[in-house]
Amino acid sequence: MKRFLESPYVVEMVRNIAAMYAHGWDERNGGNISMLLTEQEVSDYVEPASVLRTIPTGFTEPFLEGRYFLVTGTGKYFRNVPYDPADGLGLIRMTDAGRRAELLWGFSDGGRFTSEMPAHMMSHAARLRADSDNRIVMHCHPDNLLAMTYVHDLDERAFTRTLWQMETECIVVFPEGVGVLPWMLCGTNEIGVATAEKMRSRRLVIWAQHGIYGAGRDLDEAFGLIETAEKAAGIYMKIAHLPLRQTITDEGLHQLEERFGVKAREGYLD
Ligand code: 2HA
Ligand code: ZN
Repeated sequence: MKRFLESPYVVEMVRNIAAMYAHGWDERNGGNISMLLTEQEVSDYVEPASVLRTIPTGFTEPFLEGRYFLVTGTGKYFRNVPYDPADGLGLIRMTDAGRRAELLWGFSDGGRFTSEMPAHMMSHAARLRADSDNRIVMHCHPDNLLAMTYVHDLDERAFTRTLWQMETECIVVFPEGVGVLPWMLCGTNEIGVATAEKMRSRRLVIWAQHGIYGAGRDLDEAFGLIETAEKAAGIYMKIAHLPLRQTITDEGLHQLEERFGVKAREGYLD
């Protein structure tokens, strides 16, 4: 049997964790990632019947029954994960209608999955219903997006339109817009349900004064969505206090729709 530590799943996860830390998105133990894997993918590396231990989740999500996830661990510093991936990451299988997770590899110090498990797993279920190829849910704390939630209207249409106007790429990368949640207590089932509800029709959800969730078919997609939104938020924070002379017009945004074959979220453009 091959070593899971050397699998492309762990290697790619670690590479992205290092890049997220380098961007300053994951101070201390901030941020978490979950990656959906198939039994076929994991069975080259672990024996599916060899369960190390079972960890209760505190929620129910029958849609994920029997599915495998590589997830970051609670309290783990992204800065340190590359030096000991088997400590910072765990491979789990959801069981008992999502009420428990069976650990197959990792969390070697006896730890458990991220405190944001409800938001991750409920978002996976929501995204999989919208796109059966979705595999990644990623959460982090990028400076400019956080800053923007202190000074910008949290209305989703207004927030999305501002991001689209801050960089030509934005409407092409996330034409469905961003979801925005007001400040809520993190780590709870309530914020998980609210995040998943937004994820039904979007891949980006902002948690005001906290951070952002991105979803995608692979790590590049989730990372690229967050990277693009954060870039746009950075432009906004550079210009918001200056007199605005011009911006990208709705006419320009319509031209981008046509040129790149994307459709802006219904009602978001005039
Ligand atoms: O895991 O980011 O939202 C630390 C967090 C909680
Ligand atoms: Zn967080």
